[in-house]
Amino acid sequence: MLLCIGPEGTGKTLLLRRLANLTKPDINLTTVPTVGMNITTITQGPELPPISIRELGGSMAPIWHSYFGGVPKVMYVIDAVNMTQLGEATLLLMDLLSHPRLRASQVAIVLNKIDGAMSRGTNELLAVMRYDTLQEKVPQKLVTFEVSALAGKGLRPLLKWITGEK
Ligand SMILES: Nc1nc2c(ncn2[C@@H]2O[C@H](COP(=O)(O)OP(=O)(O)OP(=O)(O)O)[C@@H](O)[C@H]2O)c(=O)[nH]1
Ligand SMILES: [Mg+2]
Repeated sequence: MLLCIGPEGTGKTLLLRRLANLTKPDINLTTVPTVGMNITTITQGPELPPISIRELGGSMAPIWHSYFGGVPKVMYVIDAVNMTQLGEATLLLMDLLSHPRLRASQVAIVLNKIDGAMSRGTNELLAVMRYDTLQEKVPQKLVTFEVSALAGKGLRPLLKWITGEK
């Protein structure tokens, strides 16, 4: 079971819905805040096993850690428009990366909402997060993806990471 987490309203539910329906342009774009969790299954074709991803709502941040056991990959979703939330997002990410049960997990930082008129470029976001310093301090090798769950952009490289071998 993979994990998809990040602060409230960063677009996790819509992103997972997109990833599970990659070939369908007309998905329902309406979401409600996830109270608790929500499990999405991504099918990979006849020969390969489906992949389950557990979203934990941003409102569950205080107990995210209860779900860190046995997780090979974590998608950490950040809102590229909401700069006021970025500090909180970074602190929660630091907690996650320093958690002993996620030491050996692969972690992808997903910058969502890049369609937004006010969305910041990756370099600016990563600079505010002090990404380089963060990467030096944590055991995991971090990767980043830029996506728009709304517009359906940047999803294929992320899906490849999700389905790829460790
Ligand atoms: N502009 C834009 N809006 C988005 C994008 N992805 C999600 N949203 C919007 O952001 C809001 C929150 O989306 P959700 O998918 O419910 O967010 P979430 O991360 O699951 O939120 P919680 O479950 O509360 O943690 C909704 O109004 C979405 O339509 C995106 O790529 N671009
Ligand atoms: Mg949600």
